[in-house]
Amino acid sequence: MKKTIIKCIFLFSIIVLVASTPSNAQLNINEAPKAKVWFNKPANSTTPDVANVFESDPEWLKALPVGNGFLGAMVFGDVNRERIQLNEKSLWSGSFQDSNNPAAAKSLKSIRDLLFSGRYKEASRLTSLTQVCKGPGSAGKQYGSYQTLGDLFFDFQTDAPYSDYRKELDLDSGKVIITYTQGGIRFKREIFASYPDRAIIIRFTADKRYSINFKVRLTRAEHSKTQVQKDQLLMTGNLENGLDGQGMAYAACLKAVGKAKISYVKDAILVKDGDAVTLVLTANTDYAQIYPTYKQGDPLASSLKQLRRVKAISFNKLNQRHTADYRSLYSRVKFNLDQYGEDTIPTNIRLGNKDDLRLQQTYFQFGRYLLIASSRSGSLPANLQGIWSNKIKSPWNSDYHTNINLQMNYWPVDVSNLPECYSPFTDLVESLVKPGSETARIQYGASGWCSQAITNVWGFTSPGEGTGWGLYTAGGGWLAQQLWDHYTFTKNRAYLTRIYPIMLGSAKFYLSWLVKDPKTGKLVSGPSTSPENKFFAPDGSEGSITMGPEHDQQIIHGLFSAVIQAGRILKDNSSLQTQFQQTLNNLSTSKVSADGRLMEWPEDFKETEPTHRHVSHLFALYPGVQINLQKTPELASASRKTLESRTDVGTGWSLAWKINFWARLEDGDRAYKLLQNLLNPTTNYKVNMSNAGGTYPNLFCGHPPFQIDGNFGATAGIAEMLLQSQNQELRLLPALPSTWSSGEISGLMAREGFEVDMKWKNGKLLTTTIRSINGSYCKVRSTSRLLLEGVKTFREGNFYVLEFSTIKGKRYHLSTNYGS
Ligand code: FUC
Repeated sequence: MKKTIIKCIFLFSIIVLVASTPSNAQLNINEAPKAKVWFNKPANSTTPDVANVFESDPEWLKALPVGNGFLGAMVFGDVNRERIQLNEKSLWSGSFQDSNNPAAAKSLKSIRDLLFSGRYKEASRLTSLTQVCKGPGSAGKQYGSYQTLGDLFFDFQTDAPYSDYRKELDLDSGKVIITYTQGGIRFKREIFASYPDRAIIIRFTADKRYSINFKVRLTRAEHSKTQVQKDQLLMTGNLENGLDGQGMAYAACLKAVGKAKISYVKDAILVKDGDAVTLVLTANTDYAQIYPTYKQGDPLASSLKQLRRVKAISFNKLNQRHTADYRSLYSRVKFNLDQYGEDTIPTNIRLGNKDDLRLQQTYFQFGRYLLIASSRSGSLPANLQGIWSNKIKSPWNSDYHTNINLQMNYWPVDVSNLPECYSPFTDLVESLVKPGSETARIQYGASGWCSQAITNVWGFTSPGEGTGWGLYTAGGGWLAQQLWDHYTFTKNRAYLTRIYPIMLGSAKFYLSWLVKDPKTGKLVSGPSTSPENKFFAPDGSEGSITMGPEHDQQIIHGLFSAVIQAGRILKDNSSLQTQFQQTLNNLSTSKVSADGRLMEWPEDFKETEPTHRHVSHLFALYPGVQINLQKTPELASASRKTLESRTDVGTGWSLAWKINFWARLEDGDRAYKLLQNLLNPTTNYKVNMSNAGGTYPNLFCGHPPFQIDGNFGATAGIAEMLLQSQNQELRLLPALPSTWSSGEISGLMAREGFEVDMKWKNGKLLTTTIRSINGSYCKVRSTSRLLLEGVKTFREGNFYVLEFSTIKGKRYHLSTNYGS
């Protein structure tokens, strides 16, 4: 009897075990539930928050974003009073201005001499007086700000209670869906921003006829007029240009179609007794990326034309076209950390759980979603808030900060297989060449082009108005080499031919800019800063200006290495290439401080804020490639020490950068810790520059306030933990944290053109499939022993290494056993 009971318990346990934790081999990534960001409560429709520049609205951070690169919207999901806040990516106040300071060049030599002789205080003073931009820079009205387009406010003319509420962002279809029951009727709202149809589509349905009743107003806090024109609402206006006249013109058109009584009154549409109703919104501005006018076209005419076309297309067709377009990008990468079964916990609740693997995999896909929504071909790049701003004056004008932020937005593009989303970045950098050549010439008497810490849609390339952050001549060099990095993934020769002149122009600038350090004879950049950090100078002053800050040296090294490689591919044998090589050989190189850290400045200065958010002097570790564990172990360990002393706290983007640093140092658990810190739920909405980074309920990153770079940086970081491809080799699972012991990812991209799928268990790879896009030579490094028929697996220290030639288009299946 006893034996039978034991046998039964044993059998039962096996059945339970099999049912609850099926073996990894049985699971299929394609069968995993689709990722969603969802809530079981609405956000409250707040009134437009236009006053608080540096503070986010907490309710807005419970709304869900949609976007098509041109148009964006935040959907609150409020049941009886819905609010959908709108954006158009090019909607900027301000105008083109000449901010280059002709007095700057004359003082360069004196400042350099002062710095070389250690007279930091005087050098700083002279720099502040002569090296900043002409005029008020980003503090001025002409610089402008990215602004909200306005709002749709819905009144459903009821205060009745509701139940079974759900608001979700379905990452698989790129749609927000809201469902609830009210008065026994099940209601549904579907909202998406269609790239193929250039419109925001809002669909209302109910499971009982004649149940849809609402009034919707199209409004904006200032500079707007909404009127009815036949059977459509038009909102038009001009923003301020920051001088005295009318600035950018914009227009938004709204129309309702469907089975309902529809009428148009003043600034609103009334919908009565509807069965199924679709709202179509189109919007445009007269902005064009054309120096120096930045103006083209009639936004009202374009918006009306788009509306006329879209209103004739059925909702099903619009939905299909959007989903097909969106999925063609999104579905390339699948990621699962052994999380099967339906998701029963709202995403905002998951945020409180430090080891919520489903949240982490959703966060990765959410980052890819945000990129698709905020960066499509033909539009401007994702700004500091992507495309989503509910302000008239956005924090930091929601511009393009180029001492980390804009670059970080584009880190996940290639690894996470969204190369089409890269083109707005390339277009913007290309558009800086003309104004940047003026800055190089007027400000420095230099050739080539340069840009500094900030830019806007008006081609601002001068230094900012403050020296500590605004003087940043490395800006252009970083942007130009990031274009090269994109090339290394795609190997598209036409693209390289396009970007080569941009890279050349930037490198030419640095040829004029670099000077010989009289003590060492080496070439150094300066006067310059290490973004936005300060040090105690030997003369007792607090300074930020030096010659040869480590960050600048690394940027210039990276750019020259890239331009030399590009020149070889394009067979450019000009004398410039020889000069680049000579300059590269003579650049001042990295130093390690007495306490073992990588030196941020040319002398071993103490920083005034030891845990400063920027870690610019580790550029060469990530995204640069000069520092790495294999080839420069001493610099890698100095980088580790630097990161230790900077600590694991920071603003949102700072935490995201540190995920990538630790991934490159192949410390998965530490990278994971930074990811945990970033995923900390935060209730900090006001600006904080030090250590308050975290995540808001809708998974937007908190700098704070909301700033999107941390979302993108962490998405790149998660990919970097799983696959690296710098220095001509694929490093599989380089920084796998112990918590991610089993999982699967497919569709990640590696440099030289490889698409990689991996499946692992207990921290060891089971299988890896490499699809060769270009037929490049492939070298694979892993701590798991992988085999490929006909190829020898070598041991190199702790690693297994395989090298093989590939055939374009062919898949290579590596596994622990031949043939499996
Ligand atoms: C840089 C950072 C700040 C902020 C701003 C937009 O200046 O130092 O933290 O992210 O950009």
